[in-house]
Amino acid sequence: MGRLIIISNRLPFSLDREGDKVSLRQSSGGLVSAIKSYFENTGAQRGDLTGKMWIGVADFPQDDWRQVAAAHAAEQDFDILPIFPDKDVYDKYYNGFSNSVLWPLFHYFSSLAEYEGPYFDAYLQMNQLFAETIVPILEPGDQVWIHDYQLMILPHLLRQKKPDATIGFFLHIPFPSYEIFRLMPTEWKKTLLHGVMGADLIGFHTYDYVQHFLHSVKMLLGVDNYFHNLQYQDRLIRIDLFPIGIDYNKFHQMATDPEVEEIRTKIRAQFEDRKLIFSVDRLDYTKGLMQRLSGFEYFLERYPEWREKMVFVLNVVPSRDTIPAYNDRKKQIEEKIGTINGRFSTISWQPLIYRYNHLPFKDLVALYQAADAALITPLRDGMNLVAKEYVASSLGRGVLILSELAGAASELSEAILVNPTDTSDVANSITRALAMPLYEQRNRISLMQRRLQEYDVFKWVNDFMDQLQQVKQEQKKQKVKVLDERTLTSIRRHYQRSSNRCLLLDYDGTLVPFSRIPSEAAPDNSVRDLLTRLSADPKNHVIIISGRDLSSLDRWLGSLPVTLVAEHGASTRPRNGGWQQMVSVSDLWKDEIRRVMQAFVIRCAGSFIEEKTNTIAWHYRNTQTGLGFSRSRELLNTLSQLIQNTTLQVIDGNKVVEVRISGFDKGASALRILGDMDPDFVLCLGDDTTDEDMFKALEGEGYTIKVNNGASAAQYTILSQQQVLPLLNSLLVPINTNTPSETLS
Ligand code: GDG
Repeated sequence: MGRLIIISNRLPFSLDREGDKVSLRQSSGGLVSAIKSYFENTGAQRGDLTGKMWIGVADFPQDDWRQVAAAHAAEQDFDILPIFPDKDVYDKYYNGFSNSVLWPLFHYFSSLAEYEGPYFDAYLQMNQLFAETIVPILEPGDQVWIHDYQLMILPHLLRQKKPDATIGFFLHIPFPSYEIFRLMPTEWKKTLLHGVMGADLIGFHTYDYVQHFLHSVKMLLGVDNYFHNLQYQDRLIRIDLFPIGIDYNKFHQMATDPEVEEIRTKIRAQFEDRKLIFSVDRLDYTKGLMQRLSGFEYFLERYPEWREKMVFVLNVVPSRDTIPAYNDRKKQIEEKIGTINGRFSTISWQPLIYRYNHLPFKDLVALYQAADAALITPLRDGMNLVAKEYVASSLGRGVLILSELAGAASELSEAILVNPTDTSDVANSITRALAMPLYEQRNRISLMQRRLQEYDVFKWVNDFMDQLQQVKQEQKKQKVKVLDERTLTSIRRHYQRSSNRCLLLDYDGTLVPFSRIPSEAAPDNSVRDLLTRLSADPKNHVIIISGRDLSSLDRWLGSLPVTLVAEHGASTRPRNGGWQQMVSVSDLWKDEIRRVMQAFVIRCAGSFIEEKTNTIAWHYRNTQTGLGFSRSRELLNTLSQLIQNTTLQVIDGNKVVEVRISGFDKGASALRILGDMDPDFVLCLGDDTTDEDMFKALEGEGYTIKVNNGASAAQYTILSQQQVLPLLNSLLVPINTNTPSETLS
């Protein structure tokens, strides 16, 4: 139970002043359309919400707001909290960092990005101002949903002050490939990623954006994902795709709106029998207006039979006109329009009708309905709601020509998909659309309409909010508790009561501390003595389960009556038997991997290769910290690509990158052993990434303990390796069994 708090750069409206009178004007834009629709219609849908609030920067004076605040509160069913920043800081944050760094870079216009230090400082400052405004009003149970690229650091800033808050983040623009993202100065890109990771759920429009983000997180923060879940600084975070929908019914129902019908009839009458092509976009270089015009020009040139039989209405909505990159383009576009009209117009016909204005909603829908084709060809677009709105408004006819580089293309596959930079592709698509038989138009439109109706904006918001709650539930379940005295006593009691015990122990970092050189990590007398005493009890079955090679384990522990599992399970030696190989494939694959790893040894002083029977590993424990880590990201990347479509697997371990044959992990090996012995007491200790497989596999089967702090699937954690031997020794000390025991589960 709590409020839904939407946080975006801008509020969903502006204020107009005429003399003494201040009036409210609804803003246009994707996010506003989506959330406003949800707010207006959602009353009963989510019974768990106690209120709705929108927080954002006001683009109007504080005095004007005072004049209308009370009226707004009475009319709307959501609260508003406006932020009034310093003008100069806001300018550097909005026009500077947001729209002259992030916007161009994330849309692959890297040459337009202006990496100015003061822009980034202002961005930090504004995110901080948002945090300072929000923190004091946050109440337990509130669900915070932060929107878009202007506020990427805010999730972390809120998390710092409110560690338990429920925070979602959604990026409305593309998340670019790592090769583009990495162009940004290192401190900036790390701060941005770290900032976003303050959220519990991070949403994107498409699968590609999700993958790009996960890749950057892996390369820059060293965090790997598991089915779109990440463990970051002790918290589970989910990254997923939520392709934004529109308020389908609002557009579809306009078919019978008398006012829209009147406008539509007028438009049709004006163009007589001529076909009508329509497009509407904000003035933005990402929208591909110049390329669209070139494609259209080529169409007129190449298909003269269409001249005088069609008209292209190009509506451009003013946007960000204080940024030079925008202003210059307006001039270019207008010149190009002039050239095309000058070149092809006749006394009674002009091919292009250009409007530079914001259309009233009903005019927009009437144009959608009247148009025989919509030409929507952005060079990059997070989603593009116009494409969806055109389809939803259709009265059963019309053709959507859509750029394959818009996020919407992955859902609207019945559109004619074009490459916006390919003028002949655009020209051909226009002819194809104009000549498309009515039955085919109907067919394509209805398939797309069904999809848009099913996943509309309400579904989108509900879906996001449901997942956000699910992540919170999972975080609660997953919280690793530090093993306390009471729990330890309880484990010891259980140990004493049981008669068929299984002790699964990792070696490096658990039984023995890490050593700079792997071959020098032999067990000392205290370890050997402990293992001897534990395994002397016939009720105990001790299993050392390691990523180590067979010969090291055999040399160090072979004389003890314990089961040895080497190389994550590829070789095992039962306590009373000889070594068995579980893998029977040739090891030719190692040659290729070794070659790659050798190149990294040369490029990273102090790193070395360790070769085992079934795995090959590159260690970087002894390298310069930053360098070793960044080389390890590159190696992971290279190896992941190299092993695609093979049965190999790359593991990002503790200061080691390892390649092994898949199917052998500690989890599967542990389960195999447990299956053979049906124990009544299971205790598992480990410290590394590869031990997580065991912890997950043993859920509900026994006690799992992670050595060292950090996110883990284990039930408990102990804070250092030095606590391992005392813990295991304590099992051998009898305790008073008369006191009732506590349960652990
Ligand atoms: C960002 C991402 C993503 C436009 N002109 C008029 C008008 N509009 C309305 C449209 C539509 C909205 O504005 C534009 O939405 P887009 O999706 O095309 O683009 P952005 O505003 O840049 O939004 C984008 C979106 O976020 C959502 O996640 O799809 O990729 O860049 O709703 O109808 N409305 C009226 N008159 C106009 O002249 N009434």
